[in-house]
Amino acid sequence: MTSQILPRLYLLTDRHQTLHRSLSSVLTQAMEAGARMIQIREKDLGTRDLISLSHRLLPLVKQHQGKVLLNDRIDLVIALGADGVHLRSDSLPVSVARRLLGTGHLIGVSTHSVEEARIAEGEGADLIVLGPIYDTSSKRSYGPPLGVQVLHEACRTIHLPIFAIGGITPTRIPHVLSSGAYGVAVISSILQSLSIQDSTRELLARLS
Ligand code: 3NM
Repeated sequence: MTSQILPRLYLLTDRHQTLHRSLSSVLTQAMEAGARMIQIREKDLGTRDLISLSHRLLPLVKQHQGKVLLNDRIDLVIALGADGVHLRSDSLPVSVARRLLGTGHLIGVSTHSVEEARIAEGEGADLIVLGPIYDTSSKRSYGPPLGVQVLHEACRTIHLPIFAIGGITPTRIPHVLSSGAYGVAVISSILQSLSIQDSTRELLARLS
């Protein structure tokens, strides 16, 4: 799979950040506003619940010809017909995931340094998410923000599409794009917005 087919906005789900709206409803609005790549990332859901959630969300995204990646669950990617898997740095290595999935599925990897991103590229990932670039309340466990310098260094040396993550807002998009990012991955700037459609459109407008 090649970068020109990848959307530049990657929306990650977190049903705890939707201001009590259902994921089905917020994703429908985001898709209607033009979002085309979603990661189902509900880490605290058990397998059965994750399957029923995915059964609800996959058709919504497919209806708009969007792509769905599942966080970490290669087994469910295969079983449910998702477009790909998104791996953490401590998940199965990309090379092993590729053996299981073949070339017909996307493999995304979350990375937190240039070195991790290089390893993911070397092992055959399709896309890299690098962060946190800015401080974010969504995830403090990865330590201090990397900043756009690290993003720039990664984009200079790595030839895969790199999505900046962590604290991404519309006004920050020009900075990450000028550092070489292919796109952005976001949670709160869409999911916590009062108008899912407006915030999605605003992000997309800055990315185009
Ligand atoms: N991963 P928001 S930062 C899920 O650095 C995630 O790997 C990160 O949320 C990483 O768009 C992050 O609300 C949270 O800042 C992104």
